Amino acid sequence: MANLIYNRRRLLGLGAAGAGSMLLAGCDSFDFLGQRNHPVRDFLERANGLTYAAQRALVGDQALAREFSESEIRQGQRPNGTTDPRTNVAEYSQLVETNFAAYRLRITGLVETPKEYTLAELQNMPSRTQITRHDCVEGWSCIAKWTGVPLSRLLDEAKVKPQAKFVLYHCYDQYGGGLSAAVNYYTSSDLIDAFHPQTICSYGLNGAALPVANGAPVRVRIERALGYKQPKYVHTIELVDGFSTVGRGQGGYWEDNGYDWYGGI
Ligand SMILES: Nc1nc2c(c(=O)[nH]1)N[C@H]1C(S)=C(S)[C@@H](COP(=O)(O)O)O[C@H]1N2
Ligand SMILES: [Mo]
Repeated sequence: MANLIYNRRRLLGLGAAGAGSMLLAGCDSFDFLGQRNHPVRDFLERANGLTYAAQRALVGDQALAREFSESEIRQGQRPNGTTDPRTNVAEYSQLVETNFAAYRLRITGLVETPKEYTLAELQNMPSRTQITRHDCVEGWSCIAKWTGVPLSRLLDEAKVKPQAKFVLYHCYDQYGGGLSAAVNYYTSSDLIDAFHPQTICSYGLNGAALPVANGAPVRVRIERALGYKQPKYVHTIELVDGFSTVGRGQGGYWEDNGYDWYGGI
C-alpha cells in the first residue's frame, strides 16, 4: 500500500515527503485501499489515464456521491493543505479578526449579473446538509457533515452565459513566496459538477461554523471529486470558457503541479 502511494507521488513529481505524515493521519487511512474495486484505489493505480469523457460515461452526469449517517462520522475533518492563511495573507487575517463582516463571495466572469454575497446572506438562503466522505489523494479519507448553499442557486441568480464552460474557484491562501512568487490556491470544475445538487458553498462543518483550518468562511464541496478539488477560503467563483491563461494553465494549483484535472472518485 505504501508503495502504491509512493509510486503515485513519484509519478506526480512530488517525492515521498508526504509518506511519513500519511501514517499519522487521524482518519480512515488506507482502509479503502484494501478494497480491490474501490474507485479511489483505481484512480491511484491508473493515475491520469482516465479521460474526462470516459469518467463521465462511467459515472453518469448527475450520479450522487454516497451519503452517510451521523453514526459514521468517526472523527473531525482532518485539516490538510493550507490550515491557516493568517500566517501569510494579511487580508485574510483582517477578515477573521472582524468575524468575516467584510467577506463577500463573488460570482463573476461569464454571467449576466455579477453577484456578491455576505456570509450572513449565504447563511440565510435555503441550505443543504450532507454527510459525505472526503478522499485525499495522499491516501486518507474522512466522513463529515457539510452545510451550505447549493452553488446552482447562486449560478442561477447570476445567470450563466451560454459561452461559459468551466468554473474557477479562487481562494485566499497562498503557496510559495520567498524564492518563488507566491500563488493563490485555486481549482476548477465543469458546469456539470458546478450545478450538481451536492455541490455546495459550505459554511458549516459537523454542526458548527466552518473552522479556519477547514476553509472558513466558505469552502466549496464538489463531492464526486478528490480532496484537492474541494477549495477552501473561497472568495470568487468565476465562470470562464477556458483556463489556459490562468496560472500554468491546468485549471488549479495542484493541477498545475501535475494532478489530474478531473480528479474524480
Ligand atoms: N484553498 C485551499 N483549498 C484546499 C487546499 C489548500 O491547500 N488550499 N488543499 C486541498 C486538499 S489536498 C485537501 S485534501 C483538502 C483538505 O480539506 P480539509 O482541510 O477540510 O480536510 O482541501 C483542499 N482544498
Ligand atoms: Mo488532498
